[in-house]
Amino acid sequence: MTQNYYQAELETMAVDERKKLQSEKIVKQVKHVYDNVEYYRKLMDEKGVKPEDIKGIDDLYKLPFLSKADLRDAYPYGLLAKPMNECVRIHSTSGTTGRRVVAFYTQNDVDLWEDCCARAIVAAGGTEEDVCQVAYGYGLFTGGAGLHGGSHKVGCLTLPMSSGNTDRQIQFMNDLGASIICCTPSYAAYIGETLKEQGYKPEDIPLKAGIFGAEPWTEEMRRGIEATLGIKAYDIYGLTETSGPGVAFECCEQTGMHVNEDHFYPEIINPDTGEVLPEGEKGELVFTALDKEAFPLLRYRTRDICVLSRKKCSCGRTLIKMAKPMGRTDDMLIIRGVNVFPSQIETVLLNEGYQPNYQIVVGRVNNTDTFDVNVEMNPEQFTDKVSDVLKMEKSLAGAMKTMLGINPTVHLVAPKSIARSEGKAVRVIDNRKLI
Ligand code: DLL
Repeated sequence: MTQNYYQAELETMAVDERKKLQSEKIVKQVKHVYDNVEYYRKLMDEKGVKPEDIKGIDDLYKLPFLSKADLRDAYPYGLLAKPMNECVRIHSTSGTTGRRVVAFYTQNDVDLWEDCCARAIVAAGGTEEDVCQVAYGYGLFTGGAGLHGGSHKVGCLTLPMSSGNTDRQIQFMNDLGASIICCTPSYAAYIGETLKEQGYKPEDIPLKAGIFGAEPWTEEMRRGIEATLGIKAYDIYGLTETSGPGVAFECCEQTGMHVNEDHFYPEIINPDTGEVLPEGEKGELVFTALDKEAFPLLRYRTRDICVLSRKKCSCGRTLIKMAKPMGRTDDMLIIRGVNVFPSQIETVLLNEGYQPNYQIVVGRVNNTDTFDVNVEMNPEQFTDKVSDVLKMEKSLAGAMKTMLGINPTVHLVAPKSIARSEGKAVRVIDNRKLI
């Protein structure tokens, strides 16, 4: 199979040549951050590291880490490295109060991010002949905007569908002959099920490829989606903090995702000690943005557990590969593509006059995540009048939707009916068994 690249030179360059490029970039980037981001300058000063100590990419380990807690401390402008009048965009993660991450972009940042997404689309076989249906959410979430920009760069006819309204997705897909679809894997599976129910066979569907990410998914799920839609399904990874999707993408080998390491330098660390681990060992994935101007995070701890591999790839790309993330070091759940922390549920309960006695139950039915929250009523709230309980459940679900951006099904239960734990409370029951 002939290989297509979006930026052949950068994607296939010799590893030591790329290392030289990364070294040049990191020296400049550290200076940019030190000069413009007081928050990080303080961290470097505390560690006794000066920009001059970073002479190349091998010195990266000397720099302090950044974590979500730093982003929270510095919210909203504390990590901004460019004047506001040079920024043209923000994006943000789901979730409110304290947990929200706001990322800023200059025009150049948007440009490089879109290049990364374009690499993913071309690796999935995309060309200017394709019709690319972008069914990730548009708006603050990075999925829609990232793949939309990438699709434009490749020259595909771009269908900016956003997520939801499945009947309309199917109608546009068929009427316009969409050949590539970009969405979360769970939404792809749902679209597949719906098409099947409507009597479509894989060969009736115009799609040839899908680019799916933003949440964990298994090889079994890949095979299921490929069979129902009659496509090749490619993984794509990224996070708001590093721009969004396109930090890493899969090629035709489908054996892990090539990291766009000329822009995002990856490290694997021991999450307990911070020590950098050798290639092939499992640990926490850390990224350093080598080119980002407005929001240039250095050594950002993603909390994703992962393995990197330099094994030669048959596609010809020399970009290092990351395995599918194998879990997280924190308690973040991804439900229907939305990041959810149990502490957010706790905040809502306390705000609404409940005690934090609750349990989150996540499952998967027809390839869609189910999201139930069992909450104890206080003795003084307790009632067995069904209409009152329904009203309270609806109001609490509304408050959670406002906080999280997705709708849970709330079940109010009798006081003291959720099992107390003698150790760590079991707040989450995840029945999806994704990893
Ligand atoms: O999910 C960006 C994105 C959009 C990626 C569209 C791919 C496609 P956040 O909402 O900030 O950004 O969530 C980032 O999602 O740290 C991982 O835990 C998880 N994640 C992202 N992609 C994958 C993937 C977007 N392919 C968090 N497999 C990350 C597993 C993924 N987990």
